[in-house]
Amino acid sequence: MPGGVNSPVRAFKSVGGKPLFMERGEGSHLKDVDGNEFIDYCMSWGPLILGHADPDVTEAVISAAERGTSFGTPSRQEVEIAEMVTDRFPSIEVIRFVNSGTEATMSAIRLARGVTGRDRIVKFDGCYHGHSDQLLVAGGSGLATLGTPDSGGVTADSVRDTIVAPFNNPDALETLFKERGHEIAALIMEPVPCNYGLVPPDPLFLKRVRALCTQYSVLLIFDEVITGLRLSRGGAQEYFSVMPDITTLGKIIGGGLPVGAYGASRSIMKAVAPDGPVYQAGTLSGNPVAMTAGIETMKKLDRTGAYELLRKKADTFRHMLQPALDKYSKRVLFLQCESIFSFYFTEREIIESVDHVREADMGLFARFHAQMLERGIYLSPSGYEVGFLSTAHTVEDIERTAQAVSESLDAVLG
Ligand code: KE4
Repeated sequence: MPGGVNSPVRAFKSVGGKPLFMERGEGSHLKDVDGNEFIDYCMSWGPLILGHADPDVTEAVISAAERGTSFGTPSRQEVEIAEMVTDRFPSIEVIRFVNSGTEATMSAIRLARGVTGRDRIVKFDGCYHGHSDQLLVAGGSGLATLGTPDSGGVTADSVRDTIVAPFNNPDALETLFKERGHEIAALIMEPVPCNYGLVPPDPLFLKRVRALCTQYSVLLIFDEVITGLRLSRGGAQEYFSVMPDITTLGKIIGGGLPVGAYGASRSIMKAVAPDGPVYQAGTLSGNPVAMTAGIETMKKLDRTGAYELLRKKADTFRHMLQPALDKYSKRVLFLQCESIFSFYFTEREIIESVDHVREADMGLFARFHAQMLERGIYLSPSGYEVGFLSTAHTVEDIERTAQAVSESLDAVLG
């Protein structure tokens, strides 16, 4: 396997050392094949909001698998999860399930072009929307981690229609739309960029993007693969009260199994085959086992009041880290958006753009990552990725982590 991994960012390239091969996950903990145990904050890059091997989700998945893993036909579970997602996301009336976030964003772009008859798309510098050719431009996540914001093998033609704009810069976007708005089918964005570390949006910027898209009849696609069901029950669109035209989802809606989705109003989604001319398909799309994992995850999030729980855990986390962060203020910055967080080694006290992240010292992050690993804390193995709290993280986990952060910062910055 290239790099010994099935997804590049797992390869520890930017933090050094060899990737750890994990054998078991349980709650907030991971155990590697050598028996070492870690408190995990990568949480499989976001899906595991309930933690590893949640007993309720696992039991439901086993029971579903015993009835058959895939029929290649519609099933009751697809209807149930579709109703749950459309109930949660205000802008979604009709939804199509696929098998990954990449498929979701790729399909959403095709849908936007099919509906508008326009070719151009806009993405923001540093955002990552999966690995379809047209979106592998100025990307974050593994592209930034490997220092290759674009990708080999992507032809000039396939990115000719992709325009990159600066995030959190409303004037630049207004100028672009004035000049080229009439050519643009869609603007796709992470409402809270999490693939160049965490870049908190200016809420006014989100509203300006919405207004400009409306003014120029550009479809606004919120890529909520990370933020969906994470920031709130209705994702970033509910959290910031900004409604996109199309939403893409992934990660949490699959409860740890491969699921993506895209949804929009009835009038937009009627263009999707077999109702309309925009084709998209998938052998295992909507399979009953993955649907069941998503259903049980969403039910448990509701049943346990998870969002209030997570908010409290996030507050506790920041509170316990604060003394160590104060000791090294203007040398390390800790940013949070609900249960999502990032560490940056920078003198900045705020991050407003990906250029600010570019200034951060990723060499120091690599050393911090190694120190934390030695202390039994598994952070995402890249300074361009974020960390996630889950409902399974305990106060004891957080206390241990705060101690590890304090000692690791002493080791790296002391
Ligand atoms: P997948 O195809 O990996 O399921 O989803 C692509 C995607 C789309 N949109 C956003 C906002 C995303 O963050 C992602 C994937 N996220 C990365 C980590 N930030 C996945 C980890 C990996 O590539 O191994």
